[in-house]
Amino acid sequence: MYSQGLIGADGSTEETPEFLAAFQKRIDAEEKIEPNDLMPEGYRRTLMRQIGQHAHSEIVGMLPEGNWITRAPSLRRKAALLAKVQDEGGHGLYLYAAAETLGVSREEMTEDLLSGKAKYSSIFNYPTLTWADIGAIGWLVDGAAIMNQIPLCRCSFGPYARAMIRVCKEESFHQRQGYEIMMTLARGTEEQKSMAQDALNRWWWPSVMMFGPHDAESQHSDQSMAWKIKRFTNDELRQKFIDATVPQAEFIGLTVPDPDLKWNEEKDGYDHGPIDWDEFWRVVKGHGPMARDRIRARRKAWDDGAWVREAALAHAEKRKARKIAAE
Ligand code: FAQ
Repeated sequence: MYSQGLIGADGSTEETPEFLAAFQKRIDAEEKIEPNDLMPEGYRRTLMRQIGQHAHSEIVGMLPEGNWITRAPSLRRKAALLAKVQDEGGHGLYLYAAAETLGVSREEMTEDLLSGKAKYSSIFNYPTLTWADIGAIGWLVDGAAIMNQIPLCRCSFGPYARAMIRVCKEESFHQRQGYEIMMTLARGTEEQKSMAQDALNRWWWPSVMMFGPHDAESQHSDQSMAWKIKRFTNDELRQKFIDATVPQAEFIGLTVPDPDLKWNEEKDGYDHGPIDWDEFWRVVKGHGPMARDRIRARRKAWDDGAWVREAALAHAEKRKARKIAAE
């Protein structure tokens, strides 16, 4: 007996209830699923979507900060920023490799990014206007990324979970270098302090939005939680981020731009003001301030690199032919 549409979110599939139940049993027993294991098509597609979009976010995320490497205020800052941006490129590569184990090629994923079919994180559609934005990105954007990615180290899919362990260690360094930039500016001249406050004002809400839509609007969360791809909902992670970050802002004397922010004794967390979901969806749908620039830059990099990919393929073919001839 076959059932259809049981998988939900990422596509209908035809799999026996026995197969699906046996798979769920493995998930519930906290077994890791590996690339060669049998898995429901919906599970595979959900992971290809999420890991692919995560990889794109890392690569596109190099652009706003890369923009400041040549303008870093000292050699120490330049070296740290260079290393950070390079790390993000490395994260993209682990993630593309993890997605490839599910049967999608890097070329296909890139085509989907360039055609607008695949998303990347909304946060990277905002511009970096001053040096303080580099501090705000490290502190808030990497801070939000860590909050989201620590639970992904326990994701049920082995290659994704393992990639996340190293990624989180590196993100932790990124978060500290960002916070240290903000702290230095906040303790500097009046002008430097107001630059830091201005960056916090512009990056706070987009960072809060990074966690995705409200749980009630999140189409994939229920199934991804059941499959233990996600361990916390979007709103749960957003709350953790706000609770961890507000005291950090207070410590360096900056004000979080949310007049409704208030400690709630009962829930042991902050209440926050309304999130501008219209802005979030506008940006997600490709109308963010920097969306066209980001895709244009990725397309140029892909086109400029075509000769390298062609040369590498030709070299591999030649080596293969030589090996066969020698056998
Ligand atoms: N931006 O049903 P849900 C970083 C889409 S890495 C754009 O809740 P899900 C490191 C979502 O894809 C940052 N789109 O979806 C760094 C879906 O559309 P789809 C990236 C968003 O997957 C730092 C629709 O809305 N991190 O920052 C966003 O269950 C500094 C419905 O949403 C990851 O990718 C958004 N913010 O939950 C690099 C982590 N939110 O796909 C450089 C892994 C939602 O059906 C510099 N990903 N959407 O067309 C995840 O944890 C999840 O995918 C969520 C979304 C939580 C992002």
